[in-house]
Amino acid sequence: MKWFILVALFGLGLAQHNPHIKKGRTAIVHLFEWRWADIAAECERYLGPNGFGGVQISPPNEHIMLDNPWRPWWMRYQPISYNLCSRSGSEDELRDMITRCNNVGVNIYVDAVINHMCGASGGEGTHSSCGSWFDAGKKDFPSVPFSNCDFNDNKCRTGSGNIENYGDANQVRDCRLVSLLDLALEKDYVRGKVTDFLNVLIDMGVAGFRVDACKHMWPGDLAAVYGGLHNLNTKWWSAGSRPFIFQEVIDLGGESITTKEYVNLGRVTEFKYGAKLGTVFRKWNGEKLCYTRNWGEGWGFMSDGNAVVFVDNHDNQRGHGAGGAAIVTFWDPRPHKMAVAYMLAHPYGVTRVMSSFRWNRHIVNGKDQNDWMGPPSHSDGSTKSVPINPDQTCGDGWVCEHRWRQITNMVKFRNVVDGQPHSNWWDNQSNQVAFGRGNRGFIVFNNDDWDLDETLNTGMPGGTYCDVISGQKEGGRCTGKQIQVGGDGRAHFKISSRDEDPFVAIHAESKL
Ligand code: QV4
Ligand code: CA
Repeated sequence: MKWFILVALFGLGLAQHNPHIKKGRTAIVHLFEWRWADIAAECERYLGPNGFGGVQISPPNEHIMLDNPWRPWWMRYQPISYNLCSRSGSEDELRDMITRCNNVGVNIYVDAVINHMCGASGGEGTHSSCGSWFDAGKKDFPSVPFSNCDFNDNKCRTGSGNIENYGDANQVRDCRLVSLLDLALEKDYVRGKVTDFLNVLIDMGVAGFRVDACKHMWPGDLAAVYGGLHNLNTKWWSAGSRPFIFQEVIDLGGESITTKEYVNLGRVTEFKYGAKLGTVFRKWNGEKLCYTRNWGEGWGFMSDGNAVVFVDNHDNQRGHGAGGAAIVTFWDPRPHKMAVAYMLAHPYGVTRVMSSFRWNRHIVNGKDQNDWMGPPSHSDGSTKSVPINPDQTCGDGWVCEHRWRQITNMVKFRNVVDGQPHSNWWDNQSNQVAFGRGNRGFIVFNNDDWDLDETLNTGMPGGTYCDVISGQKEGGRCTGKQIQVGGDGRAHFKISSRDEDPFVAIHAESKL
C-alpha cells in the first residue's frame, strides 16, 4: 500500500516536469515581444531546421494599452481579459503560429499571467488590446468576467495594500505586487476562469506554460489550477501527455518563500544560475571558471530535474527582477556568448536562450532610465515585424541572439550530446576550463588574460573536427578552426585571450 501511494505521488509530482520537446531537440528560446506571424515564419525558416525545441512566447491574452508612444513592454503583464488578442497579434494569428510551429517540431510555451489583472491605477475605459471595457478602480473586468469580489484585498493586511515585506509569505501571496490587482485564486470561480483560459491554449496545441509570478500565488491554489488542465492535443502528442509547467519563482536566498515549495508542482526557474554564471564570467567576487567543476546542485541549485535555466531573462537584462549587474546580456556579447555556450554544453536543467530587442539603454546611478521601452514599433505603436538580413542576422532593432552562429551552433551541440555524462574535466586552476559530454562533444574556454595552449583528453573518437564557434562544418570542410583528435582521444587546443570568441567546441556531427 505504502509503495503504491509513493509511486502515485511521485508520478503525479513529476508529470508536469517534462517539456515534451521533440526527439533530437533540447533548448527553448524566448522570442520576447515577437509578433505571432514572425514566430510562425521563424519556426519554419530557422528554429525547426536548426534543432530548436521550443519557443516561449509573450502573454497572448488581452492586456492594458498605455498611450502611444508610451508603450512599455510590461503592459503585457497587466491582463484585462483572457481574450486572445494582444500586441503580438490576433487569435487567428496565434492559432496559425501554434499549428505551423508544431508542424515543424517546435513547441510553444505560453507566458501565463494569472496572479493579477492590471494595476490599481489602470483607469476606466477601453484602452486594452482587444478594446474590452474595464474599470480598474472598481475592479470590474466584464470580459472575463471578474468583479470586485474576485480579488484578494480582504485578505491583505498591509497598510498600502501592496506587498511591503518579502519576509512575510502571507503578504507576498495575498497583497498586490506593485499595485497589480491580486486575484483570489482560492475561489473555485477564479480558478475555473484561469483554468478555462489555459485549456483553450492547450487545445490549440501549446505544449505548456511559463507561469508568471508564482511566488505570489499559494502552491495549493496552483496545484488546483494545474490539476484541472487538459492533456496535450493528441494531434501532436501521445495520449495522456501532461502540459509542461515551469514556474517563475525568484529565489536567490534570504526570503521567506523558497523554490522548494513549488518543485513538486512543475519545474521552477533557477535564478541563481544566471546570477552566478554572470559573476563567474565577469570574474567578480573572486569567482573563477575553475570553481565550476561541480556546477549544478554542487553550487546549491535545485535538483537538475526541477530546473529551468537561462543566462538572462526579459526582466534582469534591463534591471527588473533579480540578479543585478552580474547578469550578462547581449550588451556584453563576448561574455554573453561564453556563458550561453557554457549553459548549453552543461547537462544541468532545461535550458532557455533569450532573444531580445534593443532599446536606448540609459543608465544613471546604476538604473536604466529606459528599462520600460517596448519593442521596435511603427509610429502608430504597432510592433514591427522582424526583417532578416542577407547574412541571416535580424534588422530593425531585433537582436536575435538565438541566430548568432555561436549560439545556434551550441543549441545543436546540446542536441548532439543529449544524454551523455559530464566528463573529461580539465582546468588550469584559473579561468581556463574544458569538459566533454561522453564521446559526443567537447568544449574548451579561455577566460584568462593569457593564451591557452594545451593538449587535452577529449574522450572523442580520433579524426578531424570543425570548431563550431569560430565557424562550422560546411560542404565537407571547416569554415573556422580545425581540431585534430588523435587515436588516443587527445587534441591540442590553442586559444588566444584576444580571440573574438575565446572558446572552442567540437561534437560528433562536426567531424569531417
Ligand atoms: C508602480 C509602483 C507601485 C505603485 C503603482 C501605482 O511601482 O508601487 O503602487 O505604480 O500605480 C509596472 C511598473 C510599476 C507599476 C506597475 C503597476 O513598472 O512601476 O507600479 O506596473 O502599474 C513586469 C515589470 C513591472 C511592471 C509589471 C506590470 O517588471 O515593472 O510593473 O510587469 O506591468 C518580483 C516578482 C516577479 C516579477 C519581478 C519583476 O516576484 O514575479 O518582480 N517577475 C514577473 C515578470 C515581470 C512582470 C511580473 C512578474 C508581473 O517576469 O515581467 O513585471 O506580472 O521579483
Ligand atoms: Ca497573489
